[in-house]
Amino acid sequence: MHTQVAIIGAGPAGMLLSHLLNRAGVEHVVIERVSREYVLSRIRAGVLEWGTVETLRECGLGDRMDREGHVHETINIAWRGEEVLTVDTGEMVGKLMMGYGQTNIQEDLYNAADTAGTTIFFESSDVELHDIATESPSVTFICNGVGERIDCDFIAGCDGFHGVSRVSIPASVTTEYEKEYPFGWLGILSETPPLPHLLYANSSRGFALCSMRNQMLSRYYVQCPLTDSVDEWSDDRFWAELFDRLPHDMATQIQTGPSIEKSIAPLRSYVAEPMSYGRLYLAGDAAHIVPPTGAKGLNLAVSDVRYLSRAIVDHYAGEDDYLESYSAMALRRVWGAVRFSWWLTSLLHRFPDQTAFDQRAQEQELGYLSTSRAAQTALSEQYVGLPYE
Ligand code: FAS
Ligand code: PHB
Repeated sequence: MHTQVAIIGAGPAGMLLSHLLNRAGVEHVVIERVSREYVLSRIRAGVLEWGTVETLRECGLGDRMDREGHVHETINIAWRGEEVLTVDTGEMVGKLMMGYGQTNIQEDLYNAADTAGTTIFFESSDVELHDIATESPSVTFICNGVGERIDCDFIAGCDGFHGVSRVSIPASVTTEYEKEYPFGWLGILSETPPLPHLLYANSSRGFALCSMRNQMLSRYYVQCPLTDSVDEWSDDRFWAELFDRLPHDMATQIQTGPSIEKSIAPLRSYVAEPMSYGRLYLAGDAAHIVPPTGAKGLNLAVSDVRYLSRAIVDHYAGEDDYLESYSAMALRRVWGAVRFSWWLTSLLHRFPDQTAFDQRAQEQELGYLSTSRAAQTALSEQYVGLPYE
């Protein structure tokens, strides 16, 4: 089979790229390692930058988001068990955020692909990229027991951190930047009414976060040691620990209920440069990972794909400037989000070797944030998302 673009990975990056290429009439196929059901079973991101909201609306994927999503007008940060800092991003920078789960976006993307008749090879194995440094790359894989080969003009590596694309680039070409954090996030979903606003907490016991998926589906997180397992965390233990990390008057507003999902995610900052090599272009987690503290992971996948789809469409119109500048342009926005996520993670979490001085310094910075419009403006413009190029 020959096509114009072979997309590796049917997560948000791969499927948004597929959707944008469909709208531009660029032929492509998608190759995915697991089943559609498995992709849809993953519970991940929950907060969309306003640029992501506008991108989804512009490409016809905004209707359900606008019906079921929840616009966040503020982000709130509690600390020292009593203080709460409220940052009104609309007042600071004239932009808001949308609470709408990645799972919903994934469903919307698959539904759009069904409508467009997109070819997606689910449950593919032995995916290999070939001749990526030439103008005739190809992808081979096994699907339904049949060996397949796709000859193409471009390969889009949208296969996440553990995918095959990034590692297909010669190690001599790639520079890796990595920072692992000495803790994880234990997250639960509960079919209970959420708090009305996003609430982050810096506590001497560790980080906590209160978020949502809809008006009857809450998402909560507490920082936990990497050595913990989900089995060690009963619902009762989770709720008690969450309450201990929040101001009392906030905790009393939370309606508890049985968890319907519970998982621990490690935290990492990672960037691989460059994000392109020959006819292979990386987008999303395939090229970079951020700790979820700044709610940037999914949003960076969207900005990468905006740039990459524009570059590919321009190529077929005879213009290669955006292809040539893709990696540098994407990395400018990636590093902005990577630094912001590292800063917010460092400010809100308790590190194993943290001293009383470190805790006090974190609380001082939070106190400064609560009194400085300039500091809140800087936080807001990064949290809602910097402009696209
Ligand atoms: P994805 O990893 O989502 O998708 C890659 C796809 O490629 C997957 O479907 C995978 O099966 C497939 N694939 C892998 N190898 C392949 C191969 N060899 N061949 C074919 N296909 C292959 N972000 C936030 O903003 N907030 C959060 O709270 C948050 N929580 C997260 C929790 C976890 C456990 C993880 C892993 C990530 C979390 N993220 C969060 C980040 C997450 O939302 C990612 O940024 C987002 O899924 C990126 O999308 P993709 O780049 O498409 O990568
Ligand atoms: C979520 O709703 O899952 C969420 C919200 C904000 C974050 C991270 C995750 O910073």
